[in-house]
Amino acid sequence: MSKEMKRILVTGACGQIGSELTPALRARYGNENVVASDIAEPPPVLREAGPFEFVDVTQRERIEEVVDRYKIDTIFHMAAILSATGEKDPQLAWRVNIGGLYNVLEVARERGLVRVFCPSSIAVFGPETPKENTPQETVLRPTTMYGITKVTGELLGNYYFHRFGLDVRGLRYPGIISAETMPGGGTTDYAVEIFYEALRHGRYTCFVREDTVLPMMYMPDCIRATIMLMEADLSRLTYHADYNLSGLSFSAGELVAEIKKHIPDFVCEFKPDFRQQIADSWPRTIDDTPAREDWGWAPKYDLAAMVEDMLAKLREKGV
Ligand code: AKB
Repeated sequence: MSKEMKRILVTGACGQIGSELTPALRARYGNENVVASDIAEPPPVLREAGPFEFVDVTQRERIEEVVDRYKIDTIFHMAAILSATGEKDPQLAWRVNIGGLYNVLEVARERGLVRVFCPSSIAVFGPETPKENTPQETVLRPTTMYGITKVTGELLGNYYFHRFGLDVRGLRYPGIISAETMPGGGTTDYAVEIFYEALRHGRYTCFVREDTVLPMMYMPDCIRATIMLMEADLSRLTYHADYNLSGLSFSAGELVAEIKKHIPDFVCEFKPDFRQQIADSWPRTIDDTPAREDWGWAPKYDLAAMVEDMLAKLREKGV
């Protein structure tokens, strides 16, 4: 049996995933039991619904203070530098992604925390990895600093589990598409930006080629997968910090065609920049058999359902 999670800290709570994961955890575990933290000023909804603390994950004492003050037993460590920003500033990516993770793992180890969630990414794969149905066990030789930090993070997480008995879990997230908070500095950001630009201006200049296919996932599936893995019984897990996770895969051109079904005059141009090379180093489709078999994972959104829901949510927000 897994130990129960009762008092949760979310790092990077103002980020794309954190800003939707935090309310979902608060709805499940109680507002006062989920402490949101970030270096950024939080939106009112995050600060008003429950506790918020400024935490820079590169400052270990600050993590210790907050963990002790709130008697935290579980950390969802969502603070990270993504792939495109990581290529512009590899040193920053290492400091935040590895320094921050090491601090979180050490604080958790020292205090005997119940569980830690550390997101990984499809960025752990590289040009030599099979691109279709990328298996769980395969070549991990990424060519980006972000990918290198994610492989290191998986290895560290698994090491802390086997060496210290710390229950570290993680998912190799595909590109996440969501209507609440914009992603910042990722290669898959075009799949979010395109919706805002289609609604605001009817035009978008996409920074990857039309035929670029990448694994993606709609936010409701991402939140569900994260909570499912963290609530799964430990005895069922055959992996720990490194589960493959699949939602849907489509080309940038297919996404444009689907958006055009709702906004017929939408025009998209394709002008690949430095992010094309990153995209080309990643898989097109992912085999997530262990996640399905071990803890019952199955995504709910396909391309049509995701596009319809994204446009409805953004229109509701007045975009
Ligand atoms: C990125 O594009 O950097 C992220 C990711 C796939 O991890 N969205």
